[in-house]
Amino acid sequence: MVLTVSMMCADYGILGAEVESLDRAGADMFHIDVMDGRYVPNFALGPQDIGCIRKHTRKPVDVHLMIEEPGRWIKYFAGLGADIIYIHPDSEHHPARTLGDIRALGLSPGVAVNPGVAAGSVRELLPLCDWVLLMTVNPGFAGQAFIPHMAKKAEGFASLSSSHSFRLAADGALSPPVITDLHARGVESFVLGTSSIFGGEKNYSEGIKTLREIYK
Ligand code: S6P
Ligand code: MG
Repeated sequence: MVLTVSMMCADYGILGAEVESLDRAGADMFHIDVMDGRYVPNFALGPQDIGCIRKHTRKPVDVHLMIEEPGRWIKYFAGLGADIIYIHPDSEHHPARTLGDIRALGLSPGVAVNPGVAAGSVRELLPLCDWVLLMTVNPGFAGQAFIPHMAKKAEGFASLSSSHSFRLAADGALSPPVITDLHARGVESFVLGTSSIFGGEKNYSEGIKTLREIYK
């Protein structure tokens, strides 16, 4: 089980310190949401933030691009220190080429699949991916509600993951009970935001420990 922390939910005023304390608390990976105000109706983390996060941890960093025409920017984000880059296949004409470009730069490619995008429509892309990021909210904002029928969709992707050798992650409104359910359905990696460790007390060690204990 991979616990990934959504840096969009951290305190930007002390970003470096946030990264270090999440790292110490046992986060496995850092998730960076990039939003351009066009593909989604919001703006989120920029190059300076990514640079800062990269500087404060040696753990893997994934960059979730919610931008139009991500293919134009792959080299740029690779240069900022991403290990995994997720693109939304509906954000450009040739997602297969972009996934290949991500791999050619030595990074792990992933597709992010919106709630309204049919699983079957990304099937031809699966052999090109190391990861599938199943969106369990509509992209653009933290703090939304989990979309219940995404649980069944997760099961469908989980059943394909070994034959296509990709790993399955979920992103959006993952509270501890939702994580328990999705884990049972075959999801491996979870993006943690306000619904889990960034809500309430912000005790990162406790939050991560509690989630890990569920699966002992
Ligand atoms: C949403 C974004 C996510 C959020 C995450 C926040 O567009 O891709 O990564 O940051 O969903 O978590 P929560 O628990 O507030 O939904
Ligand atoms: Mg995200």
